[in-house]
Amino acid sequence: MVHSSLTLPTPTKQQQAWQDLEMGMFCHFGMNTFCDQEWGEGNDSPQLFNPAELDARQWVRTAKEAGFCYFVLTAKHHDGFCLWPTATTDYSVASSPWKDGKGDVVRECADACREEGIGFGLYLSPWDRHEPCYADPEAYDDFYARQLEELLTGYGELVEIWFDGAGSEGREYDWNRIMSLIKQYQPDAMVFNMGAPTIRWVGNEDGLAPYPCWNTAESARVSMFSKASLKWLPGTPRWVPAECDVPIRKDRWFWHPNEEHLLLSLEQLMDIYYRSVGHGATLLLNLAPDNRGLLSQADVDRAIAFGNEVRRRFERAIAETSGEGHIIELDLSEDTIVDHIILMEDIAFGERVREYTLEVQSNGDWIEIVRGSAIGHKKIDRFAPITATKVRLKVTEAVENPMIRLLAVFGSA
Ligand code: FUL
Repeated sequence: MVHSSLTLPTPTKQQQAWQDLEMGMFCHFGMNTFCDQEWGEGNDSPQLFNPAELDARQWVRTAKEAGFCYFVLTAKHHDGFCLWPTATTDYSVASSPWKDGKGDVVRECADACREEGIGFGLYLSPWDRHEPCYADPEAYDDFYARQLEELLTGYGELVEIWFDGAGSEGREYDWNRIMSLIKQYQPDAMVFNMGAPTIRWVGNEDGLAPYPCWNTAESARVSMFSKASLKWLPGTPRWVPAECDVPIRKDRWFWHPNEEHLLLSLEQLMDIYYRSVGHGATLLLNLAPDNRGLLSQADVDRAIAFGNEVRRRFERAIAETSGEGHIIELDLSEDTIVDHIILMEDIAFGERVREYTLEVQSNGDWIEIVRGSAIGHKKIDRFAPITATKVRLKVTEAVENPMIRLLAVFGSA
């Protein structure tokens, strides 16, 4: 079946580039790290912040080795403590004993990302439990705009600005002003979930996208948006891909002592991968440096094991092709055991595929092995190993001519 639509939403060039990153590392670090807490109230002394061995290169190297293509740091969490020496408040690293108040965690991360060649993004919590002017919305809008401007102008190119709605229920910020600052200083950065977002929260903190996970704002509105983000600015693009955030230690965004047992297993991480990247969304996995300022070895090892397993399964396809049209066939030329197929649409043309099947030719017969709906940026289908000589994608419902960027076959078992 072919529908035709002149109004099919399509991504911007920047959204396309961001969707190609597929995996990012989230990094929660700050005052909470030193206080064994997740949500500080903003009254912990800067004297407590003293990560004697802080090494942002270790954080970013881990991200790189584990296959993450960008890195997002909590420049300020809800407690208001700033990881850079801001001029807006003295509740920052400048008032801490770390490097005698001369340090800048944001700078160290920006430099490390540049060196490792991965993207850099920043989280700046709108909710601020320390700042006295928070109670005065107009004064705080100025304060927040100045903080954001420092971050947008001082640390080179940013791939993403992460706006967290937590704690801000019922509060309106000056999103027009915030968005124009981003437009002025970092026009290519993705904007997460508030204002006029270009990427959206997937709706849970388990790293899981539903299937299908269409990229359009309309189709996701009911299931995925937090209440705060329902008030998006007019002019929000119709294409708004999902990002799946999840901490590597179960339900813990910040580091706490003696919690290695909360580390997700490799199997759990792979399951998350299949249900985030494998559903066409982007995965943002959080690793939290400890109070020395280092990622603990157990977290590093688990993240790298995860990256290695993703590479083991998907780095080398048995065969692959691309093409236009409703049927794409791939000849494997001999009996081959296959257990995964990766599909990608060329999303520059929008999500044209609405329903498809995958078939393999086994002992001369065509057998249907998968029935799906969305492909979008990526769909990973996993199935019981089967011997195949050919593989065929049949698009059974589409809006306009399907544009298939990739049909790739794997046998990893
Ligand atoms: C939530 C926050 O409240 C958590 O502390 C964490 O930052 C997570 C990513 O977002 O809304």
